[in-house]
Amino acid sequence: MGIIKDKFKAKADVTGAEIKTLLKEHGNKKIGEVTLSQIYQGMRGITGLVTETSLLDAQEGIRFRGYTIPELQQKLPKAPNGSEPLPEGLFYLMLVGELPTEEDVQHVTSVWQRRSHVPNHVFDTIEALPVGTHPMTQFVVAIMALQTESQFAKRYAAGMNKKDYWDAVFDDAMDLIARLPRVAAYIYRRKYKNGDHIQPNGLLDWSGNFAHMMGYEDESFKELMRLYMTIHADHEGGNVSAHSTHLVGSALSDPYLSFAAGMNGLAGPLHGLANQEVIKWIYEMREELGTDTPSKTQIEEYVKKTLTEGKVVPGYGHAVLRKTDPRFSAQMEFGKKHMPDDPLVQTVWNIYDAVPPILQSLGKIKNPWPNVDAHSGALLVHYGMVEYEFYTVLFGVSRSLGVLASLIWDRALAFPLERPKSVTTDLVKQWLDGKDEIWGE
Ligand code: NMX
Ligand code: MLT
Repeated sequence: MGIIKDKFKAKADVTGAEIKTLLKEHGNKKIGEVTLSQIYQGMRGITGLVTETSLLDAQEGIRFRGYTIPELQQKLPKAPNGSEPLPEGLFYLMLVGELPTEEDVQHVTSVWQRRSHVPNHVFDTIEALPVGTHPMTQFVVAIMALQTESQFAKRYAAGMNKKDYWDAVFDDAMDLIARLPRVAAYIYRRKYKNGDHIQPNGLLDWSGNFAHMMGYEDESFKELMRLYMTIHADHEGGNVSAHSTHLVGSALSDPYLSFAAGMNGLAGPLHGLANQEVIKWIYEMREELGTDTPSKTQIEEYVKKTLTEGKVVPGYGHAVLRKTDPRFSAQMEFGKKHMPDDPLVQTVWNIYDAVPPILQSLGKIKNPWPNVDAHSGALLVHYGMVEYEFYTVLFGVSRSLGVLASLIWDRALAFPLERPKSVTTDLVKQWLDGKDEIWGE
């Protein structure tokens, strides 16, 4: 086995044994109660999943294996002369549960370089779609085309012992992560750069090479990609992309099928597509107001108009967070360091001043603060990446790190088929009439 695989297996065996004991001794303990409102309202606040890679706190935001984003920026290895973490290190941390050394990170980089070959039929499949097809659709179609390469599917068909599922998922996850930047860059260059493709540079790290293949050689854009790929990677297990990947994987659908399901969820405007919606919304505001530098008062009026039209203000609010998303703050810091005078970035900061009090005044929005998507687009536009329909693909490439690390854990811990119980409103009415036994087992 490879070095990381060995380390992972040793950790997973220990955790698996701990869970066994824990369930034997405490399996019947109650961890909470479920109200009727919760089952009608998106299961908000119901703890129903175990995800080892990261944990979200409503007040302080995401921690990856216990580390906040500023801590990762300090502790994870960087590219030569760089100051942002290499996402290879975050993947190692999420998978193995320990901070990596420089050597561990170089090892992940070289494994992904070795495994990054994308077969021609994947490019042919992308080419079969009209060039105007939304990049997220092209991305999901390409992931499905890559499924021909699944080791898990082949080994399962040949009759794999269930003890080996994790091993095949591990290999598929590494292959898929290694291939995604090439696929995503291909879609970008196909749709926006007349199909003028750029070959990979095998000397670069995963994010640096991704930037290079998309056509961005500026060193500070590469740093942005390293930060971007790090902060979008994981957000505990209940978000739509992570939960979909986990759910579909629980049917023993292979990592390609499972990840494609997650990406279909990420493509929704209340989830990952919000990053394109933010820039689209700002462009529409600038167009309508006839200025590239709207004042705070003009922004406030535009926000009120958006709400009156029955639309959401993209980039604001969250199902769990109740404070400014630390991923927003990390990007704001990047903006202050690299482009403090950029008018679009400054507009994002003025929106941050204007929006929360208005959303708060409505009295129904649980979190008036910005999420990760409120900031990301403006940084990309600064470097010339103005094609906002592509932004969710960047989010997706990053999200592969968290959801696929989790999928490896799911199989190593032998998590079963996920199948919660549902009820009908008729049944709820019978319960309200006194038939307590209807909830059954
Ligand atoms: N603008 C306008 N209305 C909002 C917003 C917003 N940004 N956020 C929440 N609301 C509304 C929400 O639609 C609901 O209205 P109603 O009762 O009429 O159905 C009400 O406020 C209560 O919603 P919450 O309980 O505060 O939020 P919920 O947990 O249901 O939804 C989001 C969370 C993220 C879906 C929601 O805040 C939203 O739609 N935000 C805008 C889209 C966005 O930025 N999504 C990206 C999330 C991060 N990501 O990358 O995935
Ligand atoms: C995410 O990164 O997945 C989003 O913030 C949505 C969520 O956590 O629900």
